[in-house]
Order: sequence, then structure tokens, then C-alpha cells
Amino acid sequence: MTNQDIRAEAERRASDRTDQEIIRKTLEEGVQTAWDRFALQQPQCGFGQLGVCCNNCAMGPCRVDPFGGKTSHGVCGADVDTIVARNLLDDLCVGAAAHSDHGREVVEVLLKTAEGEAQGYRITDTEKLKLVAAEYGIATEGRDNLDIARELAIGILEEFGTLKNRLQLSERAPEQTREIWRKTGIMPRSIDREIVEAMHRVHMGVDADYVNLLLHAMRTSLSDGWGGSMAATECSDILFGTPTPVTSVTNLATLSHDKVNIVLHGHNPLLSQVIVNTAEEPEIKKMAEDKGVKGINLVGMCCTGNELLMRSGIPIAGSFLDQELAIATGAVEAMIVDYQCIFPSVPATAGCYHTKVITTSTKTKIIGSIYMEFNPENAVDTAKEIIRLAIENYPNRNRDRVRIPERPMKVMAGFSEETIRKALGGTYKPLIDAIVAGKILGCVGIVGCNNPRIKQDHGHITLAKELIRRNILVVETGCAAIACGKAGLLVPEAAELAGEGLASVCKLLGIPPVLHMGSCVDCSRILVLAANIAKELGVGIGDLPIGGAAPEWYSQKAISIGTYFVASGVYTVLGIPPKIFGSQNVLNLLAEGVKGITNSAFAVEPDPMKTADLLEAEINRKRKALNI
Ligand code: BF8
Repeated sequence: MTNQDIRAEAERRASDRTDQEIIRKTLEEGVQTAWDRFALQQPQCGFGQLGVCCNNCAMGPCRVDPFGGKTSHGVCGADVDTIVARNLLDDLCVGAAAHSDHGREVVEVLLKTAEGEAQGYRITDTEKLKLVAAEYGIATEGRDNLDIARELAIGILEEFGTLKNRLQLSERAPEQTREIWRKTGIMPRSIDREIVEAMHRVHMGVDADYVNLLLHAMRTSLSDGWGGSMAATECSDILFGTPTPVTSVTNLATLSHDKVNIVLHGHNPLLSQVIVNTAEEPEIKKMAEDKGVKGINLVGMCCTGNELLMRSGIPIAGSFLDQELAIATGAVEAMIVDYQCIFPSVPATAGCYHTKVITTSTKTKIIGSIYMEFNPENAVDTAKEIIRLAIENYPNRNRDRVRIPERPMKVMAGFSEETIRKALGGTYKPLIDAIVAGKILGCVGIVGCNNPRIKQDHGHITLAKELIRRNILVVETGCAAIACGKAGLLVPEAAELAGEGLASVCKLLGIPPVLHMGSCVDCSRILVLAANIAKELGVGIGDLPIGGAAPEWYSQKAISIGTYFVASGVYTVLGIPPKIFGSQNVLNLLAEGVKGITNSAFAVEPDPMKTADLLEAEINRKRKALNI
């Protein structure tokens, strides 16, 4: 490749200047990344893309003809609708399980903290502890915080396989929304039960009715959004603090030339937050000094990064497609991973440099990495050990191969639902007034990942810019939030890019027009935000002038998020087509039929400008119905 070709290819792959710089380095050095593997996989299987390949049992795999030819049924007799719906439920279930299992671990650490068995944890947000405990009917008056925490943790853990058949946190949804769930039979009963039942239904010879399968998909997703994910958010806040506005920096320029760089990657704050706290200890600082190192530079990546950014202001180096690029700077001593969204190839990338990849969860072992098991009982000891290993690796950095881009981008994050409400004076009335007056048309949550099918961050940034220009407030989580951070949209000054009405509100409050609400499990914060606004207005979530979008999603978790948005009443546009286009009936139900149930639906639109048109039209439809 000529230099010109390399430059063009980097610009084709990513939007951000610092990402492009390191992509060029990978191309020059011949280091393989996800973009290269994506190209090598072309053409990808057309049956798989349409969702009409069934690999569920040993009579298959069967590839059915979506156009009704001789092979229109699998060996078992399943038709295209059953196969597509079953595959979708299967995918969704994986996503819901990932979020909820993460949630369970956080609740378990809350319990261990209450029982004095966890090292390095404490109850940080006692106000939230008492508020959530009260929701569970737990007495708080005059009681010790650890006692309350113990009872609350047991109460939440019970809901994973509950006998009572209801999820307490789902009662935060407005009554109108809950009535829809009740009538449709999609009220989530417990967290694990919906997932196990989904696995049962996709077994050959169980559910062969695509409507029934999709309704259970909605119920399973609700048990994630209003169950497992919400538990993760609430218990993380209780342990580590509810986020409040914080400023920091992002992009690959957050890596340091003269400090030990440690990248904290994955999803769960349980270990990474302890590493952040431990790195401040004098013993660790001395350890670095003794090795002649100027200090330790912790940076986040993906949703673990979001958790650390919003609570501790830790710089965030990048999103999903940045994990290999961070290593390719040649400046990372250690990448610590917990789980989810970790490329199995990361140790191979690290093998091209001096980087050590450290896996920490029994669920996520990767050949070629160093395994240092994390347990809450010895979290601080493990954190120290990890930092020591990184410090000792610093002399191995090959300075001739280091390239760190310049100029990190400033970001403001930490907009939890509580923070937004407090900023408005404790009630949503000022926001509702601004919406009624037309200063703000509505609100859209942009969420989800990166995907090498689309230029990195292009979908997120283009859509966010276009929505704020049209006076639509944007809230974000996950890699979408990181993308907009890198593009300079998460600072109050970005109000200049917003329409007049939205800009005036942002300037008054000193907030960005794009609000960083956290990690992917924190999509539950968006649900609570919507629920509280709806309750103040006395309507259901499906009546609100709001929408959702996942312009660059890749993960099964995003399917669960999109589905609980739609099932809760939030119209949601996907930028990457889900694998359902083989079944016209499934398509019709998700894009149209569901409107009659939740007053919302899915749409698929790869062009972010057209996505903005769809979302604006939906917001105007809901505004009209509300007479505003
Ligand atoms: O947890 S890190 S790639 S899956 S958006 Fe997507 Fe990003 Fe993964 Fe959601 Ni968060």
C-alpha cells in the first residue's frame, strides 16, 4: 500500500483523527485488526444475514429458502418465520444474560460488603441505598447501613429466580405502561426465569409460533432493562457513588509517553474501580518511583471505561474498535479485561508489542493472556498485583515503535437520572415546559456499539449532530457516548451546534446538548428518566415524544436493549440490519404490528440523516397526540 492508500483506508475505517493515526500505524506495521478480519470474511453468508439458517439441532444445520422454494422448511418442519423468530430470541437472550449476570455480580459484592467479606468496598451512596431499600419495603429508619444493604442485596438476588413472580424495579414504570405489559402477557416475572424459558422455547419442538416467540423476546428484554441491568446500575451507584457531572478527556491521546499506561477494558466496575482507588495509595506510588517511573496513567475502554469516567473522571481512551488500536500505539503496559466485548484476538495484537493482557474473570479466559483471578474477598491484593505487573513491564516499552497521537478531547460526563433531575430543580417541570413551548422538540437516546460494517463513530456523530440541530436533546450510553466524546459533542460549548431552542436551555443550565448517561447497563437510567417524565405528565412511556437509536450496534446485548426500549414504548431505529429480513411476518410485526401494542416499533435505517428524519417524525407524531 502506498502512503496515500494507507491514509485513504484509515479515513474509510474511522472518523476520529487519533484513531486514523493509529490505524495507519497498524497498516504500516502489518498488525491485523477487526477491519482486516472483516474484509477477509467477505462475502459473509447471505442465509445467516437473513436469519434463515438454523443450527439448533443435529438434524441441521438447515438453510431455508425465504422465497418459498422446495427447501422452505427445515428438517424438523420449522418454517422461515419460526426460524427467524427463534434465532432472534436466542440472540436477545444471550444479551439479556450478559447484562443480568453482570448485575448479579454487583449485587453479590453488595452482599459481601454488607457481610464484611469484601476487600476495598464500602457503601458510598447511602441516600440511594435507603431509597432503593424503601422500594423493596425494607425498613431503613434508625438501622445500620450495612444491615440495610444486606437485606436489599438478598431481596434483589431473590429476583433472579423469584418465587413471587414480579420484579420490584419494574414497578418504576408508569401504570399505563405496566398495564400494557399485563394485558399483553409480557410482564417480566424474574430475571433468570425469562432467560431459561427463552432457551427452552428455542429447543426443537417447543415454540413454533413467531408471535409467541417475539412476545417472549419482549418479556425477556424487559427482565433485563427493568431487572438485571437496573440492578447493576443501582447497586454500582450504592457501592461506588451515583455519578454527578465530571470533566475529563478522551481519545487515544489520553495515553502517556512517560507514565505506565494501564487500559481498563470490559464492562463491570467491580475490579476496575478498586484498581483506580488502589493506584492512589502511597505504597503504589512508591513502587512506581522505585522503578524510576513518573506515575501510573489509568485509562478506560468500552463500558468499564464509561463506569470509571462518570464516577472518577478517569480518561477514556476509546470504544469497542479502539481496543486493538490502543495496544498498537506501542505504549500500553497492561490491558486488564473483565468480560464482554473483548476481542479474542487481543493477546495476539499484544504479542506484536510488549503489552500484557490480563484476564480476571473465571468466565473470560483467553489463550495467550495472563490470568489473575478477581474475587471480591481479595480485590485490593489483586489490584496491587496487577499494577505491579504493569510497572515491571514499563522498561520493556520499545520507544522506537511508540506513537501516541496528540490532543485529547475534553468531555463532560456523569449525567445520571438523579443528576439531571437535580439540575432541573428536583422536578422535570422545566424540561416539560421547554418541550411544551417547543424549545426542545423531544429527546432521543443514542446507544450501542461500533461495527466494522460502518465507518467507526460516523453513525453516532452524524445522528447526534443532526438531532441537536433540530432541537432534540440527545442522551447517550455505551460506545455511542464515547464516539460523541471523541467528536467534541460532550461539552457545554457544543450547544453552539444545537438549534436555537435547545442551545438556550443548555446554556442556561451549563450542560452539553448530548448527555453522557453511562455504560450499556445504564440504559436503565434512560428508562427511569422516561418513566419519571411520563409519571409527571400522567401518561405512559409510549406517549412521550422520545425515541431511541443504535446506529452502529453489533452485540446481542444491543438487541435486548432495543427490544426493551420498544416494549417500554420507545420507537427505536437500528442502523445495522438485524438478521430478520428472511421473514416478512417477523419484519411486519416488529416494524408495524407492535405499534398496536406499545405505541412504538423498530425501524431499520443505515443512513443517519434519514434516521434523524424518522425520529423527528415520530417525535412530532407523539407531540401531536399530546396536543403540543
Ligand atoms: O456494553 S462496550 S461495544 S456492547 S456499547 Fe456495545 Fe460498546 Fe460493547 Fe454494550 Ni458498551
